[in-house]
Amino acid sequence: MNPCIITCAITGAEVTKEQNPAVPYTAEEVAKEAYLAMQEGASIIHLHARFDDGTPTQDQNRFKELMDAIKQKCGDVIIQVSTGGALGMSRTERGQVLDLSVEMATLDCGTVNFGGDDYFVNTVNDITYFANRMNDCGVKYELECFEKGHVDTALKLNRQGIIKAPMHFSFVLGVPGGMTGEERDFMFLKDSIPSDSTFSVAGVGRYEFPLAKLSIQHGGHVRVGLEDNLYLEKGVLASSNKDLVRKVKMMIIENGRSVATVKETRQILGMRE
Ligand code: KMH
Ligand code: ZN
Repeated sequence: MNPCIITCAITGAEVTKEQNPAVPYTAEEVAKEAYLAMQEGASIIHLHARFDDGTPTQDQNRFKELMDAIKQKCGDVIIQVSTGGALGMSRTERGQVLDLSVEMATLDCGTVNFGGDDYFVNTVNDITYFANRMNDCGVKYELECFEKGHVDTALKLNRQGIIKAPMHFSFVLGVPGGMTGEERDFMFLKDSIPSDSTFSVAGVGRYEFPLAKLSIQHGGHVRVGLEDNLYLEKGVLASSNKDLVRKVKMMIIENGRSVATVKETRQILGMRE
């Protein structure tokens, strides 16, 4: 039934408990949210590390603590660590996490404004640095693209042999400064990637569910979670990541697809089983 992979971005680096008390910071909270998301059908947990007070960090020890806590509670779920970290972090700071034993990580494919004075820097040299590091240690990468130029950059680096196939793209749409999450923009990106690659969509804020539906209907995969969207519906905060995963799971089933298991996810993405 053409399984659809659900990734859950449980905490992010920018959202706070002030915005939604369900945003997890501590190892216990992170492991619990990962577990609840997995129970609802998420096979990939997209992970940022934060200290107990919510401060984002790429500190290796903190990442290890969080990953161990997730593995202990969730068993075999795929942990996709963020190499994007938080705005303003350096390349070396962001890359620390790759010294750990990591199965999957994000590879951000270009620079983008993040609203106001904020911007998220990924130069071509940054992308090359992260790709080489991930190639060296056999990490599966998800190519995060916030606009079409990022897709083109990834394809160019693929032609140069730096980014390896099979390529798995994540279109992150609706960031203030990147491409919008309108259907036209989604279609443009989806039609710009090679047919032997896979894609997932992460819609920010109000774009989360409309884009998830489009992706499901066009054979893609989905990402939901408090990192991207704090609301279950207009004016109603999600009480946990599990609410968001459950809602997208229903969408997958209503559209005649099944939710990918962890094993199916590894097969679909060409990962080691
Ligand atoms: N926190 C953003 C600046 C990623 O995880 O790789 C970057 C981000 C991308 O979330
Ligand atoms: Zn992230």
